[in-house]
Amino acid sequence: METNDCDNNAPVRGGWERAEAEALYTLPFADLIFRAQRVHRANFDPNQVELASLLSIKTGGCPEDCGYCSQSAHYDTGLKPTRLMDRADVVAAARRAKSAGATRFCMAAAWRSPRDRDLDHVCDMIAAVKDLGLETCATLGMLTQTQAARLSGAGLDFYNHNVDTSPEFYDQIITTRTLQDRIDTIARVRDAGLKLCCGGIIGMGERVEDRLGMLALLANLATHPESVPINLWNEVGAVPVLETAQRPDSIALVRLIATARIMLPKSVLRLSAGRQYMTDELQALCFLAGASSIFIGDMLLTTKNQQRDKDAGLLDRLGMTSLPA
Ligand code: SAM
Ligand code: DTB
Ligand code: SF4
Repeated sequence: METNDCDNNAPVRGGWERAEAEALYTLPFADLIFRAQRVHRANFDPNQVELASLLSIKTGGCPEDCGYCSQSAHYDTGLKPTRLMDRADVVAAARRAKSAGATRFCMAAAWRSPRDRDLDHVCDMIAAVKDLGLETCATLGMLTQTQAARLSGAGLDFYNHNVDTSPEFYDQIITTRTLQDRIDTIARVRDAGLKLCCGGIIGMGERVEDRLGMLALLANLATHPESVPINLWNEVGAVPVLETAQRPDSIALVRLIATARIMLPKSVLRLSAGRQYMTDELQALCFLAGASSIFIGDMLLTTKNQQRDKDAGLLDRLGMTSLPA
């Protein structure tokens, strides 16, 4: 399978068959990493990492039944639901994130979809965070076209809406929102001129074929997402996925990142949830395979993240620098 994937101008393509993804994934490890490195270096500075920060602006009590999530009201996870945060508190958190080195700030709400009056407040938050000189991202559930346009008008840069897993595994994880619902929101996000952050979760009990099916789904979107978060399922109690979850073996994770790098040549791949389960060596291999973005900060939404001083030490030892503020 020869392609001109070291060419900086190689077209970003769709039409991926799962068998093609499998053929990449199963290449001898050294060949796979070499090919992923070529693509990565043609499109990115391999020594640079993007630092993003997350804030849960409305936690818990969510009507959706996502089987992995601590915030679903369907499961007794012990999480106390909160109201939508005040703008001043969000701005204070964004300032702290910026001081810690983040260049992107993502605001997340545990909603099926936002109510219009909540969206008024979120638009105010977005404008205020943008004024700090940060890139803005929001993840608020499903959107109407009008809502997507309002977010864009408020200065939102990215909208995060994940496909989460393969089409075949999807129904075992979520029943209250279809994959097509997600694809519809993604199309509205695009129509509103927003950049798209779209990825999924691994380690929920899915097969390798499902992980590759998820990559094919992402790579076959009409326009590739600018950001692709790869989350390792962050263990939370009392959710259905707890019964089936199996953390992927390290080499399988690196292979998946490298395969994603080749299939989505210009998308920024983010090592999202689950970095606290990874050794420094595994994270280094993921960067070699083409990951170039991480979340920083003590917390993700409701679960712990790898500590900032550990991140700083790792990036320093790897000679990697963060994007300039
Ligand atoms: N409620 C909104 C929605 O789902 O559209 C936005 C927030 S939701 C927490 C964003 C994404 O976080 C989910 O789509 C899922 O991929 C990821 N996520 C949620 N819980 C997770 C967990 N325990 N481990 C890893 N990723 C998780
Ligand atoms: C994404 O794909 N990962 C982030 C962000 N989008 C919103 C969320 C990770 C959540 C991890 C579980 C938690 O902390 O509750
Ligand atoms: Fe709700 Fe989002 Fe969690 Fe699903 S992932 S239960 S939509 S907060």
